[in-house]
Amino acid sequence: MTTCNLRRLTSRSATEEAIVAALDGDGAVIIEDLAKGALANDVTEQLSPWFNDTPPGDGLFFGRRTVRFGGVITKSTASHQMCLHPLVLSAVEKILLRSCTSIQLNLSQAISIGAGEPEQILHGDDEMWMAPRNGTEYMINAMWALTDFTKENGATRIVPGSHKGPVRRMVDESELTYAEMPAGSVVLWCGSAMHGGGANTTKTNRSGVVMSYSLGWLRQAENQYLVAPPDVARTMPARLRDLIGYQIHEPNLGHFEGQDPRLLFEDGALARPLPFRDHLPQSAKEELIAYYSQVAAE
Ligand SMILES: O=C(O)CCC(=O)C(=O)O
Ligand SMILES: [Fe+2]
Repeated sequence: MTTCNLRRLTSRSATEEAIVAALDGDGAVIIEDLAKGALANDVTEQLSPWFNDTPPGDGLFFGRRTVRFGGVITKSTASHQMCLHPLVLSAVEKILLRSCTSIQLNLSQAISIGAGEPEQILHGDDEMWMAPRNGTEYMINAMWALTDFTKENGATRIVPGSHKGPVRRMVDESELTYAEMPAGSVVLWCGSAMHGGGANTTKTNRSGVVMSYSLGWLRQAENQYLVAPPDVARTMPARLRDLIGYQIHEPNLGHFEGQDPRLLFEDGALARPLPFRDHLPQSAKEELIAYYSQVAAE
């Protein structure tokens, strides 16, 4: 397997094309300083009660000296700017819309790796779905740094190029890259890329927030309808509601009483029974029209 270092873009040089090329080519990419102004600090501040009160994880995979919690989108309104970052979203869509009609939020999760935490086992995040890859990319994760990420404090370990190969737990140190980056930067990786949290050999925490996006027809890792039930979702930006899953994935996936769940947020739209309707991509509509005109002609 050929190895390479990760491409490192900046908020100035990053374009959708450059991000997509790096993800396709290497399986991951770093974009330095993409969070504007005080965004990383604002998110940290809004999440601080949970960083302070959440006990460390329980389990070898999630780590026993790592504080981790979900539902970041409901705990920090500032995090919406990360989740909905236009450049990240458009690059992620460019890749994932090859295999779905709309993408979704797989999870939003804060991860604070504490002093003395050993390295996390290398894994592909898409291993949670029992499906063969056959070249399909199921997910892309965006890890936003809330503190500086260094090799010493547990910067994410990534094996560039591994998204094109099988799951491999053990690799030579020379194949690893550490996603070192200043707070406010983001590292994106494909669900198929081998990676894991780094060991924290310092005395301070390495904190970040993961916004994970997946194909719109998969089961979400984090149950987004419990994170944001309709009354919570109602207060959120429409694009975020869509990502949570309050929208149709064509054809006919995720409907409510035959309706697009977006109707939930239009006053009175679901007040009385409505005709059950098709939610189809254009190609399927055309196929149906052709089929029924043929049947009518016979
Ligand atoms: O904390 C990190 O750097 C990565 C964590 C991770 O990959 C995971 O928990 O799936
Ligand atoms: Fe992971």
